[in-house]
Formats: sequence, structure tokens, C-alpha cells
Amino acid sequence: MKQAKSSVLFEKAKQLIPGGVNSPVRAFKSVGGNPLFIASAKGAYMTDVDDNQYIDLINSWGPMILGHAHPIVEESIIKAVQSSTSFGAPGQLEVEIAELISEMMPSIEKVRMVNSGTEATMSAIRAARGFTGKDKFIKFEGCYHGHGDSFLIAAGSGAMTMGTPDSPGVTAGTAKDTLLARYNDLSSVEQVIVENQGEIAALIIEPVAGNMGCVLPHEEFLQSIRDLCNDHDIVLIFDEVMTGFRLARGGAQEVYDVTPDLTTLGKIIGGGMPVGAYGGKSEIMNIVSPQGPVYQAGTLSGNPVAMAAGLAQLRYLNEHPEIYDQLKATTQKISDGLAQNMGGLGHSINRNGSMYSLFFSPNTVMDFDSAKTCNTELFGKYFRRMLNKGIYLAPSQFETLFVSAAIGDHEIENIVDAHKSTIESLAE
Ligand code: KE4
Repeated sequence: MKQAKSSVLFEKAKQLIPGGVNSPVRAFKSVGGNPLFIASAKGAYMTDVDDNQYIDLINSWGPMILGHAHPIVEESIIKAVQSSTSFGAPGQLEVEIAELISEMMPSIEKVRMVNSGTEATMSAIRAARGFTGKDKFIKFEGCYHGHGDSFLIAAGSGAMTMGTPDSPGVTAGTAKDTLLARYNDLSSVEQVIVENQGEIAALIIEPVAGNMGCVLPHEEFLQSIRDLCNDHDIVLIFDEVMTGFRLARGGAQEVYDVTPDLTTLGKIIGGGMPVGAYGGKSEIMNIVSPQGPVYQAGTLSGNPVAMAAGLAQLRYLNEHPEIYDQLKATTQKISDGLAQNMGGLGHSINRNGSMYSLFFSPNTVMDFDSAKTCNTELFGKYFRRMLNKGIYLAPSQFETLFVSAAIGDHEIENIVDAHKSTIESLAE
């Protein structure tokens, strides 16, 4: 595989950008080799600057659920930019997307647009603290909620891959208000609540975790968390930045039929443009400025181009709910094909809707500790060989994959064939 242009670009990028990338997980550090610089993408495929083509199973870490450069998203952006790229004043599209988000996710009575998932989770925690008058919050080991200081404690995703789940630069003063529990371990949550009785403002959880790889909640885990939050006046926040409008038309809260108090969103609601949102019960959201005293702002929040792209994609998903059955079936075909061709290698696969992960561990991965039993060196070899065969996976064992509606039987066959020959080569 030719990599001349990517290599030249990466060398130059490293002189100008920390690690040569604008987000750490893109650097391929945990899988070895150098990142590829992408020139274009269309449908299920990405093409790098050396004209190598790949079937994309990251889809920009979730946003490209319809596939790349989908006409309805593209046309909405082209139309929007002709009326300027930003107003810094309210626009009609912001009202329309707020209305549609609330229709698709009824727990969201009011919503505030921001520019990233990180902004969404930071703001949701601030709103919960302002609403309850309490300081602490619970997160789960291995969950990732963006790079806000208070979340970089036992964080997943790139923080886990780079060996900085507890990042330097986060002060002890900040960290003391972040309480840790273990995913799928209700007793760990109960213990934290007992030890911090009356001091906990919120609990934030990825209802289906994607940042340890794809990890599913045990039966009743989410409902039990809901009950505990009710009993102890704790604001329950579902971080659906990944799962929102991906796992179902109404996200994970529809799949598991558990209603959070607040939800954070991102990725799909921007159609690939920078976006985030947080919302939920009016009685909580009414505390957010300018209606209430909890301050939060953003120059480009509700940006007309991002709103146009997100609205186009959400409208399409809302009007074509059959797409979720298609995505689920595609994901099942892929994961079944992987499982049937593991050549006896110890592995486990977690899947929910159009999110899945192949773990190089014989253990069932259900939390941070079991995720860490994966053979990351073997995963790195697998990743690089699949890449050479034209399959673009997440460059980390601790990330979920995202299937797009543009992936069809031809792509599934190629993915499984590449997997089969890769596993055979690893076993040699
Ligand atoms: P952003 O600030 O990256 O838009 O969103 C942060 C975030 C919040 N909550 C969840 C559940 C998330 O998965 C994310 C971001 N996801 C990562 C993928 N693991 C983004 C990829 C990256 O960091 O480059």
C-alpha cells in the first residue's frame, strides 16, 4: 500500500500539531504505524491522499450514519452556506432541530445546542450542580465523556489508549468531586452513594458504552441506576453522544426504556459538522442562562450550517425508521462473519444496533477491568493487516465501530474475507 504522501504530510504535521493530529486517537499510537491522511470519502468508502481506498467502519466516530457525503446532507450544507456561515443571532433552524430532537427523544423537553460532545457533558454537569446545589458526580471507569477536566478520571477512549485515563493538568480540587463506580456493578454505585450521602448532584453514564470498546449494560442495570437516582435526588444523565439516534430513532433510552433527567448529544445531530447538545427536563434546563443563573454560552452554538446538516440527517432518520433494522442486520452479518472465522483465537464480540467491537480477549468484556484483559499487541497486528486489505477500523482496541447505512452485502463480504485471511495470517 502506497503511503508516500501520507508519510510526508505526517512528518510536516508533527512539526506543527501536537503528535501531528487534532485528536489523539487518530495518531495510531496504540496500533503502530503512521496515520493515513484522508483526501475524500463517499458512501461506505474513504480514499487517502495516496489514492488507497478503504471500507470505513469508523464513520467519523459516529456522525456519518448514512455514509459519507450523503446527498441530503450535502445539499443542506450547500444551501445553508449561501446565506452566510454564521449569524451569532437566533435562526429558524435552531427552533426546528430543537423541536425534532424533542419529538424523537421525548425526555428532552428543552435543549441547548453547543459545539461538541465535551461542551455538552460539561454543561450538563454544571446544570445538574446548579439545580441540586450539590458538587459531586458519579462517572464509570472506562466511560469517556469528552476531555473536560472533571471527566478525565479513569476515562476511556483515547485517554485509556494513551495511558492517561487520569490526565496531568487535572487538579486535585477538580478530581475530588468526581466519584468513580464500575460499569455493570450496581453495588459499586450504592457504595459511592452511601459514602457521599447528600453530596452527589449527578450520575453520568454511557447507556451503551463505546469507549472501552462496545460494552452493553446488564439486564436491569440502567433501570436500577434510575431507581437509585430517584431515591437519592441525583440527576441521571445519559451521555448519548454516540448512541443518540444511532441505536434507535430515540437512542439508547428508547432501546432500554429508561428515562434520564438529562441527555447529552453530538455526532449524528450535526451530520458531520461540529455540534453537541444537552437537554432534558424543563425544570432543570430552565436554570440555564439566560433563563436561569447557570451560565453557558458559545459563539457558534446553533450555527446555521451545522443545524442544516444535522436537521437533514435527523429528518431522514425520523422519516425512514426502517434504516435501524437495516443497520442492525448489517452489523449482525458482519459480527457473525467475524465470529465464524476466528481460527480458534480467544475473542469476544459485543454488539448493539450499529455499534460493535471485536475484543482480542477470551473474556466477556463487561467493564473497564475486563476490557483491559485484551491482547492489544495482537489487536495492533490485526488492525494493520486489515488496513492493508482496505478495511478502516478504529485504531484502538478500546473503541467501538460504527456501521453506516451505506455498507451493503458487497462491503460485508469484503470485510469478512479480509478478516478471515488476516486471522489466518496471525495464526501462522
Ligand atoms: P467530542 O467532544 O469529541 O465531540 O465528544 C466527546 C464525547 C462525549 N461522550 C461520548 C460518549 C463520546 O464518545 C465522546 C467522543 N467520542 C470519541 C470516540 N471515542 C471521539 C473521537 C476522538 O476523541 O477523536
